[in-house]
Amino acid sequence: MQLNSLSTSIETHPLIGEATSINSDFDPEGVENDSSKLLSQNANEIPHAGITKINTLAGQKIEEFRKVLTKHHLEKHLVVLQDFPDPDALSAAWAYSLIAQQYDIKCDIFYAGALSHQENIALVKLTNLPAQRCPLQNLKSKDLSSYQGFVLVDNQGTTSQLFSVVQQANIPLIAVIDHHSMQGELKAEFVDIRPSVRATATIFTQYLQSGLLTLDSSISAHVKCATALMHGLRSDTAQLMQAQEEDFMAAAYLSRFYDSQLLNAILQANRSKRVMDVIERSLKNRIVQNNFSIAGVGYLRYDDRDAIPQAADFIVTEDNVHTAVVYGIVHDEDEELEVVIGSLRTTKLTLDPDEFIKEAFGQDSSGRFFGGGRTSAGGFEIPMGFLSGGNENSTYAKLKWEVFDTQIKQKLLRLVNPKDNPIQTE
Ligand SMILES: [Mn+2]
Repeated sequence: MQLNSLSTSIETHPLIGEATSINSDFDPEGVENDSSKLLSQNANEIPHAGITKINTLAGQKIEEFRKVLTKHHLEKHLVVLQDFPDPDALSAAWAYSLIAQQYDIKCDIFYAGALSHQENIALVKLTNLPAQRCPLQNLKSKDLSSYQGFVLVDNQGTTSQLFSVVQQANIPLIAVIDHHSMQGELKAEFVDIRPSVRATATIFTQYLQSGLLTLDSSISAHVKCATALMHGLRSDTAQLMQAQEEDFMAAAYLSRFYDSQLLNAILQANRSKRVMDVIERSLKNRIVQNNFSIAGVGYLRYDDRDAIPQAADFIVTEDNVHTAVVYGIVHDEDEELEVVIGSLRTTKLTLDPDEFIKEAFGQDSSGRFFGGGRTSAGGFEIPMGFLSGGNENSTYAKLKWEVFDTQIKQKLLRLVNPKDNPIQTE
């Protein structure tokens, strides 16, 4: 019964632009739990009913995507990634550019920040993944008129500094392909936002599988891209542990093409000493309350930003801890900019990181949330504006950290403390 009503409602929303309504009508967590429960309970009664529906949905998107690509034949596109792209983003962007090539569309893949996770650096180096760092100032001074369009992959503009510059240059937004929950209204020619899918790499693998690009094991770039997609898919699903049926299907398809030795080499990348130091600080500074572990790690260099999610990944593994939040002040020496960056990791199925972070930190003056999340993980960024810099005065630097540290803890503990807990975690 429930499966039927779910399928009907998906069918009546042809997804484009209506992902919001699916999202607001159904809590994505609830949808997944319901459908997986029903699939296992009713598997004998209605074999593959759910899968067929999902494939129909993906099929519609693929046809639409094909038409959009055909229309933009011979153009040049800019693929905009989040400032600190992860393997899912990097691999999906590469898949976009390989698909686009079939339509004689050239692509540049840009991100503003850095590849700070050792595995991401290894991924890009070992596969020759064509993503380029383009700091905000560089993009501002660039002539963007050679791009006929831009594309957002694994993000919706909210985590990219480049987004507003590209928008201001009046470059049309061709496509948004993402699996994060809807971040707000975006006018794009093609929208494929599926929060029920665990990785953007899964969505792109479906595109490949449907023939938008026929993978060929004798073409090195195809093998490397399949390997990158496998890495993206695995890293966004906790090594497939949180993968859903669609993600497994995508991984199964990629298994025909990917290079397991290459993937192994990427995963062997070691942590830098500075990352280890941040993990140490998070261990020293953590406070544990009601199964939440909260740790402020002080100041970090821009290039070490990824130490924050790695520390969160680590401290969430402690006995009796289900949720970890690690944050620090990241400073960009080139631009004299500082931003508080935080990561949340949870193993608690009933805790929605997106809801939790939005509730904890709220919105800025323009109504933009300071962060959000997906299943089991989330993040936030709070710009420090006028208070940025001046850290050569160590008393000031210390004071500034204490103020932010205290305020973030206050905001988090308001939700962690069950007395006036507006989010029911149980
Ligand atoms: Mn992702």
